Amino acid sequence: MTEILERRRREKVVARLPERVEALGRALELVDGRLPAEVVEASRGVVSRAGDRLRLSPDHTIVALAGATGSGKSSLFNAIAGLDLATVGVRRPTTSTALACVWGSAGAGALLEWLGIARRHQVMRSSVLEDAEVSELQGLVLLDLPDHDSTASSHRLEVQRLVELVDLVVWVLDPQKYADSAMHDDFLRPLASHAGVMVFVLNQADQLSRPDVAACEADLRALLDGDGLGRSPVLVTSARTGLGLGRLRALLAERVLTRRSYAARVSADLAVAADALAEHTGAGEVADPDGKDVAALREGLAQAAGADGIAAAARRSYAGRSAASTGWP
Ligand SMILES: Nc1nc2c(ncn2[C@@H]2O[C@H](COP(=O)(O)OP(=O)(O)OP(=O)(O)O)[C@@H](O)[C@H]2O)c(=O)[nH]1
Ligand SMILES: [Mg+2]
Repeated sequence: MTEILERRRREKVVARLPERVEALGRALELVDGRLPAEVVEASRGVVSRAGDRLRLSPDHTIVALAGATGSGKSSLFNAIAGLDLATVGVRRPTTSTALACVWGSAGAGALLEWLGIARRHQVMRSSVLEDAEVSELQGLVLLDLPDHDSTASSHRLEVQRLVELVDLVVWVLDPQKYADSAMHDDFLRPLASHAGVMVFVLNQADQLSRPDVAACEADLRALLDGDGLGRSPVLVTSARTGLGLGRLRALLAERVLTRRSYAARVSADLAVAADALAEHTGAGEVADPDGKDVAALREGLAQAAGADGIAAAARRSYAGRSAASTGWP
């Protein structure tokens, strides 16, 4: 029963997304030239990306494996694909261009073009082998990314570009670097509103004793809590021994089956953009003598934020509108 209600709720959120994108677009017209250009530009990017994603295949779920060099992204990518596709290397960093593996190619072409993945970097999993594992992941577009904090700036740019577009990010961490403060402060904490579309994997568990795995996992969970990401799943894996790969695969299969990640991603992006604009509006930067623009702006931003994404700053400026805590996604 709760599953049915949950599905209905999701369908409602999905149905409202196009009008929320439009509402943010209208709000942007009202603030253009009146708010800092970078705030307006960032929101314009959200309108454009959200509009694109809603037009592209809802039957595919784009998942990126992200993380530091050597954490094991390419190894996990190969293990999930069941094929040796990505180069796993000793020399660091190894992966320089994103590689895509697609389960179920029908309708995926436009999506891959939008992601900017060249044909030679695409593998159609369903055309390689037909088996039970293929059908379980039907609809998955899995990306193996370069290292996010690379010494090579081209790697960093590629990761930034793709992390903005994908539906779900799987952060692959290793026992040596999972607590890296630069990653938590610079990358993860600012993404707290996207907790519903992020998953954390503590890989290379075979390098640790059992008690150390448990301690490491608990420590990582505490750090993520501190980042505001306590609700993101944490899995423990070893690409070498296969530990935890069944769980990771099951999690991906569930996300693909319910098709919830793309909508959750778009929803979170809209809420963040609306909040950012509302924060500036709340500071009185778009005061209008007759108050008409301000009222229209507030209404547009409230609509764009949706019932699920109203943060403190936005709440203040929506004057009296109450935040519904839906726990979406
Ligand atoms: N012991 C152990 N080694 C692993 C595991 N996963 C990956 N490795 C090894 O770690 C090294 C780096 O693995 P990659 O999969 O290339 O790492 P990556 O995250 O793709 O690295 P970049 O492409 O440089 O960003 C390789 O030597 C792998 O064999 C694991 O679970 N356990
Ligand atoms: Mg790699």
